[in-house]
Amino acid sequence: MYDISPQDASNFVAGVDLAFMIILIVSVFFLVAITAVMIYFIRRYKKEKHPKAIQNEGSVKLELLWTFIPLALVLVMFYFGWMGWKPMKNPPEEAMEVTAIARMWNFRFEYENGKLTDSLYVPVNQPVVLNLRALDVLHSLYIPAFRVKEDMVPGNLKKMWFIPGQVGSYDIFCTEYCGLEHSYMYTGVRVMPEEEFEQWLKDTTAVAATTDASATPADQGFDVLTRNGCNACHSSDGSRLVGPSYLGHWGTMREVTVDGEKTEVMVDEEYIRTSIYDPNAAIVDGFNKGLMLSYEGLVTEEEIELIIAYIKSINE
Ligand code: HEC
Ligand SMILES: [Cu+2]
Repeated sequence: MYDISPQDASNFVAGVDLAFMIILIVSVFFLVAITAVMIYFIRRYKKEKHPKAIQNEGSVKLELLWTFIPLALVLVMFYFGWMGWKPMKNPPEEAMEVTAIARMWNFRFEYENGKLTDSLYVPVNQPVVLNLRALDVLHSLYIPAFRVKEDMVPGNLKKMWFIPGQVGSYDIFCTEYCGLEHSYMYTGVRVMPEEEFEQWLKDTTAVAATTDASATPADQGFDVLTRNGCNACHSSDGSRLVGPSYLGHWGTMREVTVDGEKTEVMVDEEYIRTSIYDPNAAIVDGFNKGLMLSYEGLVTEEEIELIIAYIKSINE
C-alpha cells in the first residue's frame, strides 16, 4: 500500500498543490503590497504636499534588503517546486508498465499482455509507468487530476509515472499543438479496484466486444474506423478532410503517385488493404505524403474486411 492522502487522485497532488499554493500566496502578497505602497507614495509625494524634489543617493541597507528577501523567497519557491517534481523522475521498480502511443489524433494504450485500448485503465493504489511513444509529431500527455504532464517525442522514449489514489474516471488531454484535430485529441483514465482491474486485464475479448457482433459487417466496419481514429482524417460524406473521403471512389480509377511516378490504380480490396498497411506506397493526387502512418499490427485482416464492407456499403 502507498501513503496517499485519501482525498487525492494521485501521489503527486499534494506536492504540486503545495508548490502552487506557496507561489500563489507570494504573488498575491506582492500584488497587494506593491499596489498599496504605490497608492501611498502617489498621495504622499504629490506636488501640493511635496513641492520640491530631493535627490536620493541610495542606501546600502535597502539594497541588501531588497536583494536578500526576494532571493530567500525564490529559493523557497524553488525548494517546494523541486520537492514536488523530483519524485516524478523516480518510478518505483515494481511499477506496472503500459505503453502510451500517440499519433494524429488519438491515444492508444498497450498492456504487457498485448491488450490494446483507447482509454487508459489502471488499478487503484498501484504504481503505473507509462512509456510515452509518439509516432508522427510532438504530442504531450496530460492528466490534470493526477498533476502529471510529459511531452511525447517521436524517436525519444520518455516515461511518466503515478500512483492513482482513488477509484474514478479522469480526463487525459494532448497538450502539445499537433495539427488540425488537436483539440479533439483527448481520452480518459479509469481507475479501478485491483481485483476488477485484474479481471479486465485478463479479458482480451473486451476490445472485440465493443463491436456488436450482431451488427452488419458495414456497421462493424464503421466501428473499426471510429475506434482507430480514422474519421479524424477521412469523412463519409464526400467532404475533404486531411485525407480523401471514403465516399465516391470505390470501383473507380484513382490517380496516385508511386515512387515519384504518376499512375492509375483501381480502388478495390487490395488497394484499400495496401492503403492501410503501407499508406505511403501510393499517394493519392492532391494529398500529402507522410500524414497517414501504417496500421499494421493495429488493424487486423478481419477488420480490414469490415472496413471494406463499410466503404462498399456507402458507395452503393
Ligand atoms: C492523420 C490523418 C489520417 C489518419 C488518422 C488516417 N488516414 Fe488514411 N489517409 C490519409 C491521407 C492524407 C491519405 C492520402 C495520402 C495517401 O494516399 O497516403 C490517406 C489515404 C487513405 C486511403 C486511400 C484513400 C483513397 O481515396 O484512395 C485509405 C483507404 C485510407 N487512408 C484508410 C484509412 C484508415 C482505414 C484509417 C484508420 C485505420 C486511416 N486511413 C487513418 C490520412 C489519414
Ligand atoms: Cu497531439
